[in-house]
Amino acid sequence: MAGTVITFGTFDVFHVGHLRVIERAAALGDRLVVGVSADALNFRKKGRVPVFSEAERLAIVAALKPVDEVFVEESLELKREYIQKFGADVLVMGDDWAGRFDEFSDICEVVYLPRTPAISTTALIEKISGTA
Ligand code: C2G
Repeated sequence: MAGTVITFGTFDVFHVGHLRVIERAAALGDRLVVGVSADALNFRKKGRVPVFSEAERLAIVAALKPVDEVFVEESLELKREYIQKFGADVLVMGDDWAGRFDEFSDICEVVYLPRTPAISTTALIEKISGTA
């Protein structure tokens, strides 16, 4: 399918679950734009400062082969503006967000992909810090 795909995420402590969602999102179009959550947004969302800074997370995501463009997602409330600004035809999110972005189906296709099982940033942090 031709077109621009957009997806969003924190992508902190980058892992294979992040890679898989990015690869599957890219396969739905011919250009992939990724919004990487600002540190302040992440703190508001999860009450935690990311392990890697927004500049580091942005650099990691930007270096991935399937990614054409990255930007900092400053607010969850700006999704409609971001979709329009980047001319996205498809919005992709993992299914932990299922149903949450259906309101944008008036301007693009909204697709939720199954999460990769058994891996998450939180679980990795717990494992590495010995609290798991
Ligand atoms: N993901 C996945 N499988 C995992 C872990 C994450 O498919 N095992 C997906 C999530 O579903 C999401 C993306 O990877 O689509 C990024 O995950 P997070 O970094 O946890 O992103 P999140 O904090 O949910 O931010 O505007 C929306 C938010 O910015 C999303």
